[in-house]
Amino acid sequence: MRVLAINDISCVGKCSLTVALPVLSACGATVDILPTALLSTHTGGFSGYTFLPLDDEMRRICDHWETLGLKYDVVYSGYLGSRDQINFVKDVKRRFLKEGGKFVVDPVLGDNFTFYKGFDDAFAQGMLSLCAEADYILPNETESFLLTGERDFSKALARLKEVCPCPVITGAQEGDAYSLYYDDGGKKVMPLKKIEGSFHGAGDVFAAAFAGCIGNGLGVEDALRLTADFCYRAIARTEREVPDKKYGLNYERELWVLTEAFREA
Ligand code: PXL
Repeated sequence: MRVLAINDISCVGKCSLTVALPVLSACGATVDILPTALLSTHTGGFSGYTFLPLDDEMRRICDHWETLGLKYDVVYSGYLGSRDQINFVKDVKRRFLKEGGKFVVDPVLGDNFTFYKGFDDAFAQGMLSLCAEADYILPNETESFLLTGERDFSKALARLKEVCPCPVITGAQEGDAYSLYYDDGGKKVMPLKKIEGSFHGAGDVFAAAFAGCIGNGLGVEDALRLTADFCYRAIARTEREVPDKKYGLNYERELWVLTEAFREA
């Protein structure tokens, strides 16, 4: 299975490509990367970070790949640095996704009901147009709101279903309970084991594991169950081991969950 991960390189903070590579590799994927930007850290909680957008280089990289005839079973996109990049990723899908391959979009926009730095409503509309080209989308509860204007998860899911065949709202919080809302032909709700607090990078770990599960041919429900199990273990470990949550998840010693699941594949 060959996967193309399109995301930024945040050198510190364990998110985006630094997480996608090991997680997808643990799923048995050959992972190629298309970096969207190079940052000294991610933008969530650090100040003074550096940011180098890679728009021109992305074009040059893809032009070279075309001469190699590369095609992917899964294209997975995450953090994009500009509206231009959103449009370019649509082009990348058309050029490099195999016939019958799957396009997984994590519409990275924000958390705690606010945009990440540099994003706004116009950017969210652009991201919604990318979601319309995806087979699966994985907004968190904030992103489902920013994309649809709906705080009610059932309503947000219904709106997202109008653009994408399989939307998944990750970490939908209602009172004390967390669950996955998804629609793969009917609304479903999967309860999640809860750990108090906010864990930076959890969405990226989730998205990469889910893309790996889909690439291995799992159905949505099995993919979500395995992904949720892996993420729960990583978050529980992080809660014990990482005092400053902006440094991301200690997921490394839980990768065996994925390696085991896909050892025979
Ligand atoms: O984890 C999402 C993410 C990805 N990439 C960058 C980010 C964030 C969230 O803060 O800043 C650069």
